[in-house]
Amino acid sequence: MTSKKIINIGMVGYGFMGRTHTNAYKRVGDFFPELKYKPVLKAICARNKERLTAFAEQWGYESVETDWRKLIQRDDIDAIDICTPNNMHAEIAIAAAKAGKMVLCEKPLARSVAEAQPMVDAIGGSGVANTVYYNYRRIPAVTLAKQLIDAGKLGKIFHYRANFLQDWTISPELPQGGEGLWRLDNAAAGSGVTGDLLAHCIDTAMWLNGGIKDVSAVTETFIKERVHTGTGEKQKVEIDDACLFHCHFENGSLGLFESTRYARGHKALYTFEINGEHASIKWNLHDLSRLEYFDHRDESIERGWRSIHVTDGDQPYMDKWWVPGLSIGYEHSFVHQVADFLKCLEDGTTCHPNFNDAQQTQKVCEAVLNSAKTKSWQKTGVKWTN
Ligand code: SOE
Repeated sequence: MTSKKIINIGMVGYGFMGRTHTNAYKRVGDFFPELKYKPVLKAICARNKERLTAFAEQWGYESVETDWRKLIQRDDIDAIDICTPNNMHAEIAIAAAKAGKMVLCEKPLARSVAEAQPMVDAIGGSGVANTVYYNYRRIPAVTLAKQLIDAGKLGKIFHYRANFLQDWTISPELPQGGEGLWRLDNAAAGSGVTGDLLAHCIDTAMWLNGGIKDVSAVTETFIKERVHTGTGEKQKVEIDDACLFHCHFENGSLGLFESTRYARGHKALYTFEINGEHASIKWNLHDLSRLEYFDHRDESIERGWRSIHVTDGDQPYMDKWWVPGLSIGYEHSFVHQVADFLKCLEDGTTCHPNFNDAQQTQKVCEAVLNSAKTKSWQKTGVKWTN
C-alpha cells in the first residue's frame, strides 16, 4: 500500500515522445521519492489495437483505449498526456480540460496561435493543472545557465544566439505524412523546423532572456515536392525546411536563430550562446552536461572559458541521480519536468511552461513564419511572464 496520492495517467500516442513521457512517469518516483504524488500508467490510447497492446505490455500500462474520447470520459483517469501529431493537440486538450482532467501536452502547443487560443481558454476556464513539454529547460546545465543569469553573473545581456541543426530530411525520396513522417506534412505539423525545433530554442531563450519583441525571418523549402504517404501521390511540400531569424528582446538584446534539417552531419545539435557585459555562457545538446562559462572579472592571467561539468550534487537536479562526476542524459529532462509538475501540484503553484507560456512561444513562431512570407519585420505581441 502506498501513502502517496495517485495520479492516473491516460496517454494519447505512443511514438518517440510517448516513450519519453512514459519513461518519465515510470522513473520519477524512484528518483524523487519525497514527492507526494505518484503517477500510475493507467491507460494508453492509439488507433492500432495490436501495436497498442504490445506497447502497453512492454511499458506497463494497465489498459488500452482506441478512442481518445473514451479515455477522457473515464472516471479513473486524472491526467491526459498528449503525444499525438500537432494537429490533434487542440481537440484533445480542450476536451480533456472541459472534463476536468489535468493536461500535459507535447510541444508545440498547436499548429497556430488561433488554434492554440481556445486551448489556453479551456485550460483557464477549467483551472486544471497543465504543462507543455519544452523539456530542454530541465537539462541541469541549462537550468544552471538560468541560475547564473538570474544571479546577475552576466550583467546586461547583449546577444542571444541559438541553433537547432538536423540532417534527416535531405533525401528527396523521403515521403511526407504518416507515422514518423508527419513532421514533414504541413497539415499535421503546422510548420517545419519553426514549430518543431525553433520552438524549443524560443522557449529556452525567453525563459533565459525574456520576451521577444519583433522578428525578421527567412525560410526555405529545399525539396519542393514529396510523395504523400496518405495519397501515394507527389504533393507540394508546405513546411519550412530551414529557417533563420533575428530579433529584438524586450531587454534590448539582439537574438539570432537558425534551424534546419539540411545540415549534413548534425543529428540534433541544439546550441545557444549568451553574451553579457561581464560574462558569456554557451551550451550544446551533444555535450549536454557541460556549461561553458567565461567571466571577464577573472584575473587576466587565468581568464578563459571554463567548462563546468554539471554533475555535482549542489547543481540543478543532480542530487537526485548518481554521484558527482557521473552524467545524466536527454531522457532525464522529461523526468525533471514530471517531477516539477508533481511538486507544483503539491504546492498549489503553476508549473512552467504552462499553456499560456507555450502560447507566447507560438506567437513568436507565427511572427517568424509571417515575416518570412511577407519579407518584413513582424511584432510578436508576446507577453512573457515566467
Ligand atoms: C524532431 O526530429 C525532434 O524529435 C523534435 O520533434 C523534438 O521536439 C526535438 O527535441 C528533437 O527532434
